[in-house]
Amino acid sequence: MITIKISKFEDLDDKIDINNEKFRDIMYLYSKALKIMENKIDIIRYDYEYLKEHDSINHVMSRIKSPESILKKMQKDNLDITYKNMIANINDIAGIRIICPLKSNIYTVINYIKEFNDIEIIKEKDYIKHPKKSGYTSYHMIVKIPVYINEEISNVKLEIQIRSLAMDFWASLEHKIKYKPNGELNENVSKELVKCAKTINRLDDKMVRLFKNKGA
Ligand code: 0O2
Repeated sequence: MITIKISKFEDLDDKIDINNEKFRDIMYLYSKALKIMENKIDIIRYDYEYLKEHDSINHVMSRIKSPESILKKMQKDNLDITYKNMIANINDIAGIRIICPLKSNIYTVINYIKEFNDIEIIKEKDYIKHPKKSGYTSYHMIVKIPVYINEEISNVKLEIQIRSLAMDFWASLEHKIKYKPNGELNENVSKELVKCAKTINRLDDKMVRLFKNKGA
């Protein structure tokens, strides 16, 4: 479904030209959506500060996917390279990653996000309860948020990844190992990475228990 409503984007069936103003304008919409989401996360943190509660968010990272990565993903998915297909099928053009101190903070943050009534949840993937074959764990949400430009509303998709510091430690290093130049990931390394993910998960659980018992 096409969600962009700005009049000059009426024709979205045409082929993507990443040097075109239309492409830049659409990317601007995604970056504006990202800014709005970052503000919402700031508000969550502001609440914690006011309530003098332990902050469930350690830090936040966000990025806009590069034009080259967008095109690569569309080619991989055998999509015609049109604006319409990009908007409908590429869910992570705008991505935000929320890093929580502990595993137990993740679901608190998810519930907070669900309380914003202008955020529409499109898809949720719980790779914490169901880790990927690689060992990867995180909670993924695809959401739509309204972006106002020229008195028009566009509902823009964002990917939100929520993970603990321990999960982020594993994912960042695994990504480096996987994509290192000339690095073919052999089966043994893959198995070791799965073992590391399990060890890190146990540590995460242990830290949650220690944190709960800190006053005891
Ligand atoms: P980058 O550079 O992080 O953006 P979707 O179409 O989105 O519903 P898809 O594409 O299969 O389905 O998404 P998935 O697997 O739910 O999530 C993709 C993103 O999750 C990746 O983005 C990574 O950020 C992260 N991810 C998924 N699996 C792994 C993994 O095994 N290891 C690590 N380190 N990260 C993973 P990109 O586009 O690959 O990269």
